[in-house]
Amino acid sequence: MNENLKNIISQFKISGKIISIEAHGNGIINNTFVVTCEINNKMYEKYLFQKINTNAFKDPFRLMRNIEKVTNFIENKIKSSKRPFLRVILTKNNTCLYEHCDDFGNKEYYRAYNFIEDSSVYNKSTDPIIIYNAAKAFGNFQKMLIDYPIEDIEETIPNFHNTKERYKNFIKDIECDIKKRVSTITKEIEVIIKNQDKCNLLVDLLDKNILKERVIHNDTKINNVLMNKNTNDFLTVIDLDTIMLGTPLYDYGDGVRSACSAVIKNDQNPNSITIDMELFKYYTDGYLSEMANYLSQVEINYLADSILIMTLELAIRFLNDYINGDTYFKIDYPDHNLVRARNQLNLFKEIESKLP
Ligand code: ADP
Ligand code: GN1
Ligand code: MG
Repeated sequence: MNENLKNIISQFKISGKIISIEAHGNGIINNTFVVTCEINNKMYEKYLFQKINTNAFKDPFRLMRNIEKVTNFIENKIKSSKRPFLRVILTKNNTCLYEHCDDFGNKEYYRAYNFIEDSSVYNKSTDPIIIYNAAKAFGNFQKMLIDYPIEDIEETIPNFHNTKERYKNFIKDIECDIKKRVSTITKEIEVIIKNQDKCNLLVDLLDKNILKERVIHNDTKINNVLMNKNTNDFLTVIDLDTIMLGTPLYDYGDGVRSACSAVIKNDQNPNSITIDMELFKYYTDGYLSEMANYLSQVEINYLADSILIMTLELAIRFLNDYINGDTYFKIDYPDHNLVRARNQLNLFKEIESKLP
């Protein structure tokens, strides 16, 4: 057992004697472990333990304040139901994070949650029931937070889904062209510039108060839902690091973009991506099964646009990172961000042609 990690875990209010610490799951942001403790030689209690990635999340205390408040709010709503929920386990000093200095003097931040048993996580699925249930989970999450006091939530990553701002930064970075890559991507830039009005759409509606800000998840990949491993019903939404304010359309649009894309065979481009219209229908039904009664007419009117906008936004983010020399997204090969951006632009065109 890693003694260093064991010492850090011992700083939390956990019951019993630590008997194992195992790396867990396939998350690519934080380092995740399952800790098993033995109580009275026969009972076992498990905890989910994470080292926060401070490269992605610059202010872990801010982020944990959001998570602690939101998980307490949800617990109060559903504690009498059978559905499990995430609970932050505090340190022995009653803080939600443990700060540790490594051998080089760098600060590391750790947190603990209750471990949710008998769950499955899917990175990708073409099973309509799984897609429906994942969307239902995110809809349910928004529904539970519908009456959360929004002034209580802090912005942990400024302008995260502000597509208008992302577009402006993109244009600025094209002008700077620090890596001299702009001349190789003129076609991609042209597509984005042609669609500038789409980048402004949701942000302008928020600014004019036509769309309302709510508490949203902001990273609605299906692998951020724990499913019942036997029935595939959703258990709970996890990975709450990006909880911030925004329109629920960000979560819906990004959810469809990521869950309902499919690779198609195509002569010119063998790995071209499209939207699977059957999965799109299941995702939308699952989401609306929870949220239909809570969305305004304007929100409903812009559901389809949000899918397009979130896809365009991610294309801009990938291409912008490519122009700046790949500093944000991890890359596996030199043009990885450019390939990702092209895939999203391709998906954008497909969504545009297929969605009503
Ligand atoms: P990342 O930000 O790295 O994606 P996540 O918070 O999504 O980290 O967690 C990574 C993995 O750990 C998840 O995919 C899931 O398998 C597992 N996991 C996270 N929280 C819990 C929990 N409370 N109970 C059980 N498993 C969990
Ligand atoms: C990042 O690492 P992952 O997949 O959870 C990014 C998302 C993007 C996604 C694209 C905090 O999330 O916004 O949609 O990559 N998360 C952050 O693959 O920037
Ligand atoms: Mg995750």
